This record gives sequence, C-alpha cells and structure tokens, in this order.
Amino acid sequence: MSQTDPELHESVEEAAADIASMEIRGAATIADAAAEALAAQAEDSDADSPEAFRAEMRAAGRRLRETRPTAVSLPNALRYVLRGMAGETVSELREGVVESAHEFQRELDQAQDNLGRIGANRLRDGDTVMTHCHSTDALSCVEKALDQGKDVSAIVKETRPRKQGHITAEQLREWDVPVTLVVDNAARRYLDDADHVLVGADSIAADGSVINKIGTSGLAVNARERGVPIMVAAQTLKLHPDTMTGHTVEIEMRDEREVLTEAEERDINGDLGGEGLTVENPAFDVTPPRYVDAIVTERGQFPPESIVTLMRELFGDQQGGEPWEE
Ligand code: RI2
Repeated sequence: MSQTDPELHESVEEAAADIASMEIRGAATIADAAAEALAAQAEDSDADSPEAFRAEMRAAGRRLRETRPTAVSLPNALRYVLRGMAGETVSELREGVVESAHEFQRELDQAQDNLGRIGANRLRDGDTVMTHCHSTDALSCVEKALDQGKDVSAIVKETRPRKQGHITAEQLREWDVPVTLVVDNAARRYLDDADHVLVGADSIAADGSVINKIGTSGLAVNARERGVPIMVAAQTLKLHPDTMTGHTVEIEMRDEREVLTEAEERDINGDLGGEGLTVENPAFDVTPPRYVDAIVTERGQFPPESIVTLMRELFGDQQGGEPWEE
C-alpha cells in the first residue's frame, strides 16, 4: 500500500487475507465476501468528501482484486458493486454502494438456485455424478435434483493438493447422498460407473473454454474417451468479459508447501541440497470447449461454443476502465 492510500476497513483487510489464504474460497463465495466487505467499507466510512469516499472505495476494490487472479467472479463482483457508487454527496454514494452490494448478493443466491433447477433437469433418477473439487454451483444441481425426488449418487474425487473433494463429500453426506471417495488417480477407473461428470468453473472464456480446478481438463479428456457427458455448472458471474477482446485468463500459481512439506522436501533432497528440485503448484487448468457438453447457467444451458452470444448480451455495453482504478 502506498503512503497516500486511504485506510481500509478491517472487514476488507480480513476478507482479502481470507481469500488469499483460501479460508474463503470457491468462486461464488469469494464474490459474496468481496461484496460484503465493500458494503462494510462504505457503511463505516468517515470520508469527509465525495472524492475521499470514492478514493477509499477504489482502494478497497484494489486490495480485494489483488488477492487471487483466476476466478472472474471477484472482479465481476467489484465492478457490479462499485458501479453502483453514484450520487453527489457522501451519503448518496454510500447508499449506492451498500444497496448494490446487497442486490448483488441477492442475485447471486437467486442465480445459483435457478442454475441448480436447470442443471437438475439433466440428472435422471438413479444417476451417479463424478465431481472434482468443491463447487457450490455444481452442488446446487444435485440439491435441486434431490428436491425433485430423484436419487443421486456421487463419486467424489479427492482433488489434490488441498483435498477440497472432502468438502463436497461432507455436503453430499449431509444430504444423505451415497458417496464414493476416490483419489484423483482412480478417476478413469470409476468413470465407467458415472453418468455425468459435474464440475464448477472459476472462469469461462469467450470461446467456451472452462477454467476450473487443476485436474478438470484431464478428467474431461478421460470422460470424453469413456463417453461420459461433462456438465459445467457456472452462473453468468463466471463469464470472463476480458476474454471477448483477446485477453487470456491468468492461472494462479500457489505455494509449493500445499504440495510438499519441508520434511518431505528434505527427504527427497537427501544429501544433494535443494538446487535441483522445483515444485510447481498451478491451482487451475483450461478445458477446451470440445470436451464440454453443456455449460449450465441461470439463463439456461449452453453448448460451450455458443456462450459468447450470452456474453455479448451481458457485457456488450461495458466500456472503459476498471472502477477500482484511479
Ligand atoms: P463455486 C473453486 O476454486 C473450484 O475450482 C470450483 O470449481 C470453483 O471455485 C467454483 O466454485 P477455489 O477457490 O463458485 O477452491 O461453484 O480455488 O462455489
């Protein structure tokens, strides 16, 4: 933070730290937390001029934006909330931010519900889904299928390195869904028992590529080879507007300690010293559209190649710089 940056509300600092450490994680949950933090910053601001208030909100937006690069739900949330900052006085600006933050949060919940109902229509009574990582959008499809009275079972991939498959397993068990937990390496073997691969997304590019937890692309290739349809549950908040103008999505590289402990590293290196060993820990990968059967959003399901039409409709009129930039 530079000398001139305004002081940030503790909710913003806390949310930023929790997003970076993945205490708060999952694209939709991150977006919700960012909106909440901006609302707290606005509500408690003691800025004495509209300029000071705007500067404070932009600084809060920048702090939240710099936490993780890949899930577009985060900048999409910041844009939505900060574009609500309209008016002449501090109190009008404050009201604009707080109202748009809460509206954003309501729409997020609604979108996930609607998406779930659409995704549930793809699941038949007795189907088995194979999941990767933990996605609230994907789980919403299972939840709505259960609400429709269908029996659904799940094969849950552990999802190294952070084992977020355990969160999925816990949620599914809470709903009394039978769960078979497998390590990632076992996925191909168990695809023969699956009727769908069901995953979420952190970002969807204009060409229909799906950016999701590392391992999704390998799973999709194997599923295609096995003839198992791949369904991506992603509300429109996951559509990446910058990819319409040729930008690519940055893939987050996380700390090597998520993969290898210091003791494990010492064992590998033995007497040789640490020079020759490199650990890479990409958090996400890109699944090309040809391996995806359907992208399920709250606006309906789309073949990946046609998602750009929806993106033009949603983002077509968005021009200019980012609202958190000076
Ligand atoms: P929902 C997660 O990323 C997973 O990749 C998951 O598929 C995606 O976010 C979407 O999650 P991370 O934050 O928005 O765990 O569907 O790295 O909950």
